[in-house]
Amino acid sequence: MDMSSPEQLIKQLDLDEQETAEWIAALHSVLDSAGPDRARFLLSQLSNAAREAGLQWRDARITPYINTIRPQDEAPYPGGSDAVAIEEKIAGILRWNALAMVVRANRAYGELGGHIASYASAADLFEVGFNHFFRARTAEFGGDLVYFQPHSAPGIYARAFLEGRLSADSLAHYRQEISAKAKGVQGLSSYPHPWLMPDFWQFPTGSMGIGPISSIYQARFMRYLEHRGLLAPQPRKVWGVFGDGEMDEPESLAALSLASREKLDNLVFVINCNLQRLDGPVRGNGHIVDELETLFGGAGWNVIKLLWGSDWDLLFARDASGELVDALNRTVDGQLQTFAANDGPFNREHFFGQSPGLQAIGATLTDEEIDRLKRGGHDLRKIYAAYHAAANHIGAPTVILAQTKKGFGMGTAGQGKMTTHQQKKLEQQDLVEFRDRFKLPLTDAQVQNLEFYKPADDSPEMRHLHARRNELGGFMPRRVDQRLPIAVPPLESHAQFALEADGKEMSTTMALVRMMGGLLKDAALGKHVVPIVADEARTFGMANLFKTVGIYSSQGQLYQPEDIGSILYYREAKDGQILEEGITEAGAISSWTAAATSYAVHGLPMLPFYIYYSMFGFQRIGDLIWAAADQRARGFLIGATSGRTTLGGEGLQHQDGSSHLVSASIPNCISYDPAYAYELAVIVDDGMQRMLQKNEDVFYYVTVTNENEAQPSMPKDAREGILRGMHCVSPSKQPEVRLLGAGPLLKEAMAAADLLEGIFSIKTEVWSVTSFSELARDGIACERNRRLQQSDHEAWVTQKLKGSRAPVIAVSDYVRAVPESIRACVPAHFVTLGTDGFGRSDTRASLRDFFEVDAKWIAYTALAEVYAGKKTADEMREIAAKLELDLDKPISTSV
Ligand SMILES: Cc1ncc(C[n+]2csc(CCOP(=O)(O)OP(=O)(O)O)c2C)c(N)n1
Repeated sequence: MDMSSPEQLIKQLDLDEQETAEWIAALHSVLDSAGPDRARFLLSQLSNAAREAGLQWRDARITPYINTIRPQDEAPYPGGSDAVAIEEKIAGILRWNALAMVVRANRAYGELGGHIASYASAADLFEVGFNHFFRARTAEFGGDLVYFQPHSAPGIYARAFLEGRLSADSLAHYRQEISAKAKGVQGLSSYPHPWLMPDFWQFPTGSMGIGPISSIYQARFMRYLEHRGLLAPQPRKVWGVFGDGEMDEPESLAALSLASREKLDNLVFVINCNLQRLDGPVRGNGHIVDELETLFGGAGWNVIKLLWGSDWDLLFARDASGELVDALNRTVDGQLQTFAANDGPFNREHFFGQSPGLQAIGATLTDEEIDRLKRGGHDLRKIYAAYHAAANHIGAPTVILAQTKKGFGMGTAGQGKMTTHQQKKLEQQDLVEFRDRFKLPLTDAQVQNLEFYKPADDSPEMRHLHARRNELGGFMPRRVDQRLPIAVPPLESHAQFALEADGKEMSTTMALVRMMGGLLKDAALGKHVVPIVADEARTFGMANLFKTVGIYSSQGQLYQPEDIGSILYYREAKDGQILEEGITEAGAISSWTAAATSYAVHGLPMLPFYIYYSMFGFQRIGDLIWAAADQRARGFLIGATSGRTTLGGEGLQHQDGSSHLVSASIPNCISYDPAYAYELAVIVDDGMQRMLQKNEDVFYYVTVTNENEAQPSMPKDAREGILRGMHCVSPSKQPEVRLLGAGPLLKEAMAAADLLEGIFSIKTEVWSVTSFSELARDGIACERNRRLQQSDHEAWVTQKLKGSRAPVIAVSDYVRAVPESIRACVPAHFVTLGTDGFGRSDTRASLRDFFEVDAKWIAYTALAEVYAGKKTADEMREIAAKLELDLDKPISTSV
């Protein structure tokens, strides 16, 4: 016998069916007489008693493959059947316009791509949200936040077209953003991109997994702002509509337990379980819904299965023997997909034909009715009931597992087909069938021409659509940037110690933390600062902030901390300011993004500083940072313990020599690798001015190190050079060589200059390069402007180095590609040194020798240039010996 269904297993194991029936009757009687709370209490007590008796019993967690909400418990549909009918009509129109948009674009340019099948399956899920739940931001209400499944974007555009927010011209320029702009038309981005459509999209979701984790931390950040008294508590919700395939991304599930631990009942996930992903079924041989039910339920979420439409209710009512439920439990997703792809007669034969009992149930339906049996995610009434239950659930986040058909309504051309995800061409016959299926008032010619359809303004559909959105506060999605400047405190208020350091020893990390301490105390800015860490606060010397501003905890502190006696004790508080995320860089960056975009999402600018092990930033969570850039984040990312040779003993997986290469590739990320505390102070000040005062959509990546240095005071007039990327720290009248040192290796360059001058009498000039990437960007722009005859401005680096022909040697604690980026603008012979290769565990001195970036190697490199053609190989070997360098050692990249 097939033992695959839980019900069959139970039947096999049931030694005394009468006794079972009595227990179940007892439960029903309690439910009837005392209600669900009492029933739940008794079940918990039973479970406790079982555990005490050593039974080791655990709820199997998987419930039957039917709807969680019983028909009699469903909230009634507002507006009743009339509203359902009209909203179904609207959904049909949206489906058509979305489809037409994609097919049109691909008829014209086959390379453009786009998706039809995803929105076709999700349309009803969105429509119930748009018509009844998604509340827009108004003057009084902060608004709900919706994370849209990215490849359903055509449907969201289609709705904005009916709403009058997007023109038919725009729809005709789906995925043609550049050519549209040239014609003065608003083109439509492929997926939700605030960078490209800043008045429309709020949240980038195009990269799978980013939406789910971001939405969880967004819901949590809303609570943070409320608990800190910065945002008035309001019953706002965060809705996330995601794909079932998308749930395979680690980020999708990574923060589930945070959501339940924090009791985020302001969060609702709607998972569009069309059972398919791109290549085929999500779980052909199982049930993705059941798997997700176990995962979300186990993590403490309220789980609502929304599997079958209202027409199934009658069938379940006729299923006295439980055969129908059994059959559904048994039918794996691959088979459900095949049923979706086939017609009534096929389903009658292969599903209802499984047993006489099922045949009898099937016999009550015509083939047409079997064909039209709806899955839960296509039934507006069922969807409404699920959303209503979710929106009113208290104490935990809710996930709605909505079963749908991929490519719903695409007929034999696409519905449930293996290849449906990428289908973007439909034949005339398929289009006509689609029109008929959704009763669209289009002629064959209009169908052939893929004309967009918009009902008359005074039609019932349009009146209804507008009335619903009026009721819910306006249109969505909509991104608002109110440009609310925040006063930036004068540099001296928090960074005097750095500007006039006068040789005092400190690391740039210490300097940053001290500056942040000052900013936190500022009367105007202080409360907007959000320090974020992923379990490394002590590493970065931030433990003092635990006491002064506290660690945010929605529950306050329910225990006496072990170190309560110390002045810097571990203080958690409901209004704590630090977000201590634990060991989750993905979580911490999601919090950072929520804070860094709060100016637009909540109309409340915040200034987050996420301080982390630099190697675990761009390398590990680069895609989340890319999404933050798309979302126009404003804040500071602080790569601490940075530099491949500056973070000593930690070795290969910890030592970062590449983050500046990646950060340089993000257009609105301004990166710096400062050497001195005063440079850092100027950079942080500039960042605050640009982000908070001038409302520029940029964010800053700044690397700091834990190497103690004697910190000089800031020279006069250094500010511009620091910000543009380089300034002279040791000038020479007629230098024979110029050294460019960045970050922690400026110190080595300075020491190299001493060697060159002291031992070899070579006049040496030293520059501090605070940002190769800013120099390179400037250089690229100037070079292009010259080429295009627009201006003959010289790049900053060219201006600074053109006074001499002396060779230039550049060194940084990153791979050589970083300094190489300025080569085209250096008006002299140019040599770069860097830390290419795997890191090692050793002292800084050994590492710098290994990578050939210490003072001696820099000096030798300079001498090799100065003496080129003047000294023999033997003489150069003698120089190396004098410097105690091994010229025969292997290259650091050797394998
Ligand atoms: C990180 C990432 N990997 C891969 C993709 C490409 N991709 C886009 S949609 C998709 C399938 C999505 O399936 P599912 O989540 O089930 O959504 P459906 O379209 O079926 O509703 C894939 C693989 C992506 N966008 N992001």
